[in-house]
Amino acid sequence: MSDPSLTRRRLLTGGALAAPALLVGCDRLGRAPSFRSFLELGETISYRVHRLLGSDALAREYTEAEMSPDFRTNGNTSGSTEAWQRHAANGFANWRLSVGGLVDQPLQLSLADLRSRPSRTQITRHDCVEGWSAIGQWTGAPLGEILGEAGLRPEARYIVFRCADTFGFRPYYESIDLVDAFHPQTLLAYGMNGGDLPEGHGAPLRLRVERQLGYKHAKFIMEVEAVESLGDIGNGRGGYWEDVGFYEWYAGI
Ligand SMILES: Nc1nc2c(c(=O)[nH]1)N[C@H]1C(S)=C(S)[C@@H](COP(=O)(O)O)O[C@H]1N2
Ligand SMILES: [Mo]
Repeated sequence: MSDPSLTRRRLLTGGALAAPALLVGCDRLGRAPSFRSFLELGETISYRVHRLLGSDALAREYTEAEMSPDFRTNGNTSGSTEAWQRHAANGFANWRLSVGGLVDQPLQLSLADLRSRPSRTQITRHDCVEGWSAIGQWTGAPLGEILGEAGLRPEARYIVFRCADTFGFRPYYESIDLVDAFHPQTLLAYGMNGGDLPEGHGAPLRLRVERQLGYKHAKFIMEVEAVESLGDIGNGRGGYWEDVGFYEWYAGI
């Protein structure tokens, strides 16, 4: 197997034999105690190995020639709240992203505001837990820049994304830690494959968090919130599928 990502994937999942040895003596790295309440063992290992391998390690990027001719959608393909539907009918002209929680300066950002911030374009592979992958190009504002502008308070430890869609009556939400939040490839993406973000892919704004599986990439984002703990949100496991389907919170690829 010459593909290094496959080797790494084996280390992180099934073939994690070597990992416990790596972890000896590294207790201070993972802020572990509070995670133990909701991270399973394999997930804890994957989380810590990622952090040991380098918190700035980049996900692989691809060339335009490698882009998938067809990038399927998955999960909800539109927002379901009244507010989102009103915004969609109006081309999202009055839509605002709210950035709040444990920040010094809460923000309300229009799409034009987001486009006026530093931007990044990247071609990456999306891996869904259901077993399909697709390579696409994403353009957006690095989340770290926006959080920097809002000014995170010292107590902030996670970033929560609240979405405009529901399954039944349960709103979709997701969360990541600050290492992923400030990773250079983590984007609030408003563009895909050279155009605006299509509705089915999460218009007007979705997350790209390239070192984790598809369900972490929250679509139809309305709110970004900095919090100290995930315990009070949903069922307390940090995301819709984590709460409902017991998916891992740290879905490292
Ligand atoms: N708000 C929201 N975000 C979501 C989902 C969803 O149903 N609602 N589905 C997730 C899953 S499982 C995947 S694989 C990707 C699919 O992204 P795509 O529709 O752009 O392919 O979005 C993720 N983000
Ligand atoms: Mo997925």
